[in-house]
Parts: sequence; C-alpha cells; structure tokens
Amino acid sequence: IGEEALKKIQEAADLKELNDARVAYLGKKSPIQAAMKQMRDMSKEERANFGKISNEVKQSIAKKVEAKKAELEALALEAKIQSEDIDISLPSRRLPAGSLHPITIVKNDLENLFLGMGYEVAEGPEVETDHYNFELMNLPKGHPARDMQDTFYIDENTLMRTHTSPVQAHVMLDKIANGGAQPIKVICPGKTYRRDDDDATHSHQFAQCEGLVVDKNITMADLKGTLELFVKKMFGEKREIRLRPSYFPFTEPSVEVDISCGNCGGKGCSMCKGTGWIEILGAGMVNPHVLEMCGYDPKEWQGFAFGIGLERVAMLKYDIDNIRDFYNDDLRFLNQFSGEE
Ligand code: FA5
Repeated sequence: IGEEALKKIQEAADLKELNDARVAYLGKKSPIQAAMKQMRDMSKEERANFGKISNEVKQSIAKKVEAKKAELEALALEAKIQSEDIDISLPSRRLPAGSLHPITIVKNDLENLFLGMGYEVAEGPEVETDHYNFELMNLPKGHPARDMQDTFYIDENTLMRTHTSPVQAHVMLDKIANGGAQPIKVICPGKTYRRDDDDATHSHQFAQCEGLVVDKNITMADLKGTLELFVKKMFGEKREIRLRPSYFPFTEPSVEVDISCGNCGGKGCSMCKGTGWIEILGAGMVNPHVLEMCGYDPKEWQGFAFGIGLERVAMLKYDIDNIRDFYNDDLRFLNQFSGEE
C-alpha cells in the first residue's frame, strides 16, 4: 500500500490530485485505516509489530504529501509569475506635473540675467524695522514721502517692508561689519507689502527686485547701460528705454524708467495709453546721505540703485492685464505657464 501511495502522490499533477491521493491513503476510508481495524484480532506481539509498521507507512506518506505540496506550490507560483510577466519596456504613466508661478519664472529670469553680469543675490527680512525700511533710506519720521508707502505695522517700530530698498542698507552695513567698505554688486528679489487698495495694477502684497551697485567712479551712464541691457534681454532687442526725472528720498538724482510699448512699437495704443511708453521701474544714484548712514564715505564711493516691480514685468512679458490673476490660484491661468522654466 505504501509504495502504491508514494507512486500516486508523486504522479499528482496539481494540488487537487494531491489532495485526492492524501484522502485516499490517509483518510478514514483508506486501506491503512481498514487494515488497522483488524489489529483487534491480533496477538500482542503481532499488534505491536503491525502498529509500528503502519505508523511508519503513514508518516512516510504524510511526509511525501508535504514535499509534493511544496513542489506543486512552487510550480504554481512560477506559472503565475510567468503569466503576469511585466513588460519593463512599456512607457510609464505620466503624472500630471505642476508649473512654476509666473512671478517665480520672472524672478528666476532676473536672477540668471544679473548673475551673468557678475551680481550676487542677497535677501533681507520681510518683517522689517522702521529704521531700515524708512530711516536708513533717508525717510525720517514725519517725512511726507512716507505717505506714499503706508504699510502694515506689527508694532510702532516693526512693519511689513514696503519695498526691497532696505536690503541695500543690510548689504552695505554687513560689508562695513565684515572687512570695511568694499565694492557691491547685488540684486535682492522678494515680497513687499503696502496699504494700497487692490485694483487691476495694484496689490497689497507684491514682489520687487532691488539692484545695488557701489564702487568708485560709478556714474549715471553705468545705470542707464545696465537697465538697457536688462530690458533688451528681458523683453527683446527692439525695446528702448527712456529715463524721466523723478523723486525718491534714497536716490539723487532719481529717475522713472519707461520701456517702449511692445504692442504698438511706440506709435501709441491702449496698452501704453497712446504714449508709446510703459513705466517699469524706479532708479537713481544712491543718495550720498544714505551711503554715509550705511558707513560708506560718499567722497570716495558712489552707487546706483533700482527697484523693479516683478508683477509689472510679468504682466508686460505675458500680456496679462489684471494683477489679481497672479494671486487667485486659478489652475486654468497657472497651467498656461507649464513648460516655461
Ligand atoms: C520703490 O519702491 C523704490 N524703492 C524703487 C527704487 C529703488 C527707486 C531703488 C530708486 C532706487 P515705487 O514705489 O515706485 O518705488 O515702486 C517700484 C515698483 O514697484 C513700481 O514701479 C511698481 O512696478 C511696483 N509697485 C509699487 N506698488 C505696487 C503695488 N501696490 N502693487 C504692485 N506693484 C507695485
């Protein structure tokens, strides 16, 4: 019986056949079980002998069943793996990618452009002291020009910065504290805040990029050349700039800079309100008093500075007519910039 059982088990083609064989040879109705029933009629020695042999046979059958089961399971797994073959050459499913915000794109463009001209990028705090935001920028308490830049106050002496110009003072005073007066060439992009009423071109929170160059023998020609290069690289070679006299307490002389309208080519249209020119930034020669307050001797050092509104640049570059579009988080608007770097 044992040999016949082992043979049947070995021949089992799948787990079902194996189970049938197991039931047939180890189950209640199996020939071994039937033979064991006859043990009652045997003598003591015969019974012991028969019991020993039939137990050995049962154990060897059970062992064989286990071994065969493991073998069949391994085969079944292998077959499953083969049938579920993964084709690693199939293209993967594309995850929807986000896009850079247009203001970030413009900020990156500006950084790359000025880094290429040998500038460094500096950062300053958005929560600023009155001292840096106004006093060191030649706007003492009670100065009428403070009204143009009303802001959100944390307390009497702490506020949300109204422009990136205070970073000028941080950079200059840092140099003085670390080795004394030395040439400076930095841009400082970042967020700015004003208590302006929101409309199509104004927001209570916006972004600026400051530029500051301090060295010996710096003139207005250096400022104009730098801005011309910036405008042509940012908006195209055909664009011209125009400087108009203006006033900022921290620069003297001060200018407002316009670029020729890209829409009508300078002839006059609704975008430039018929003038052919669009205002883009404020700039000027660093006021000697500011240099002095920040530790630079104005008899030895001169500088120029400029402050660019990033939303304004993005609106001109991408032909956007409402500044609110930048802050509404509408994916239909933002997705238009995917693929831009
Ligand atoms: C300034 O903030 C000066 N600090 C710029 C400067 C720097 C002049 C260095 C000289 C030397 P102004 O207030 O004009 O200047 O702002 C500069 C630019 O910021 C504006 O041309 C405009 O593009 C942008 N801007 C100002 N207010 C807002 C606002 N509420 N919303 C959006 N953009 C604004």
